[in-house]
Amino acid sequence: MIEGHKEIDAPAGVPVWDVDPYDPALLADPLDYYAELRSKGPFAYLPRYSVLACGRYEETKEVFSDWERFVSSRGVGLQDFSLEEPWRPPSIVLEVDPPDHTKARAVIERALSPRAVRELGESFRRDAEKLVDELLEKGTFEAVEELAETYPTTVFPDAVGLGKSDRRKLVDYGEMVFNALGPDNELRRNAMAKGPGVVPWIMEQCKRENLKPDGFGATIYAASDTGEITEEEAGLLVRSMLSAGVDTTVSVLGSAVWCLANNPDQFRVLKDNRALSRWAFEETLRYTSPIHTFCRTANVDTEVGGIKIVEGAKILCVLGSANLDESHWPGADSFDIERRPSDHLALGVGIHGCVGQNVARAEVDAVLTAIANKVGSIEPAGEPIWRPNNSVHTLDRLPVTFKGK
Ligand code: OVM
Repeated sequence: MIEGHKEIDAPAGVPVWDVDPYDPALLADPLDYYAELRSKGPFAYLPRYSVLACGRYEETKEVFSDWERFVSSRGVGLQDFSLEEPWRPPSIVLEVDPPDHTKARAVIERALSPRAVRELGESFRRDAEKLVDELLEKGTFEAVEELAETYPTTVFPDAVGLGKSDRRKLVDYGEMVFNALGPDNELRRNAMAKGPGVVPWIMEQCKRENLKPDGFGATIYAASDTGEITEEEAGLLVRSMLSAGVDTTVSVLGSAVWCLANNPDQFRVLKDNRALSRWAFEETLRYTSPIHTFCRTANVDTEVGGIKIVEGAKILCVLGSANLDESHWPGADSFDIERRPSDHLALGVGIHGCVGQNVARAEVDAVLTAIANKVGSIEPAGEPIWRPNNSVHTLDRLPVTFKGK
C-alpha cells in the first residue's frame, strides 16, 4: 500500500513523472504543472504516490463520468476505502456508487431543487446588495475575507436552516474535508488538527432539533418521515451540504472577483449585459476550477485512451487541467465570459455532478449582479495570494478596490 491505496506499476505507454502534485508551491500556482501533464499524454504515472494523473479534457471526462468502471465508493481522495478506514463515516452521496447512491442523491437533489433555490433568490440578492454597498463605502478591501468568505457564510447556513452560525468553523470543516482527500502531508495534518474544535460542532448542527423548519435541512429530514431514508442518513446528508457548500462557493466568489479585476474589459462586457452574469460564473469555474482534483478508483481492469488500467489503480482527475485544455477550448488561457463553456468539468459530470450547483449559481449570480449594478470598476490593490489545499483551488488574500460609477 501507498497513501492508503494499492501500489501499481506504470502501464505500458505511460510516462513516469517525478512530480508532487500536492506540493504547496505547485498548488498555489498550478498552471505549469497542468500544461506539462497535458503534454505527457492521456495519463502520467506519478511514482511518488503510485497513481495515474489524468489532465486532458477527453480522458478526464471519460474517467470522471463512468461510475461503473471508476468508482467513488473507494474514496475520491488518495485513500482506498476498501483497504483503509476513512477519517469519518463516508458521505452517503459522494463516496458511494449506485444503487446506494441513487436514493440519497434523489433526496438531496429535491432539497436543492431549482424551485427551492428560486424562493431564496430575493433574500440572496438583498444580502448581496447590502454587502456590495458596504464594500463600495470602504473602497479598498480584502476580498477573500470581506466578500468571498462573508457572503456564503451569511446566506448558506441560513438556507440550510442552521441556528446561530460560526463562520470560522464552517470554513475550517471544509478545509478538513478537502485536504483529507490528499496525501498525509502537512496541509492534511494541519487541517485535521482542527478536528476536535470543529467536527463535534458540525455534527451537532446536523441534528434535526437544531435545524429551522424551513431550510434545506428540514426538507432532508422530511424524507426520513416517509421512510425514504433513515434519520441517521438525513443527518449525513445535512453533513454533506455543510462539507461541500462553503469552501467551494468561497473559492468561486473570490476567483470571480480576481478574474474581473484582472480583465476590466470583461467587467465592461458584464456591465453592458447583466444576463452574462450566469456565464461569468461558468467561465470562472472553467478558468479557475474551485475543485482542482478529485480521484476515482478503477474497480475493474480496463482501458482508456489506449492505456491499460488495472483494478485498484487510483486516478487523479485533474479537473483544473482538463478545463484549460487548448484542444477543447481554443484560447483556453483567456478569461472570456462570452465563451459560454457549458461543458466544463468544474462541477463534475454524470451521476455525481454537483448537486448544489443551483445554490452556487444563485449566490454568485446575486453577488455579480450587485457588483455589475453598483460598481464602476474593480482594480487590483496588491498581490493576490493563493491558499494551497489538496483539492480546492482558492485564494487566501485578494486586495481590491471597488470604484463607484
Ligand atoms: C460530502 C462532500 C464532501 C466534499 C465534497 C463534496 C463536492 C461532497 O460530504 O458529501 O462534493
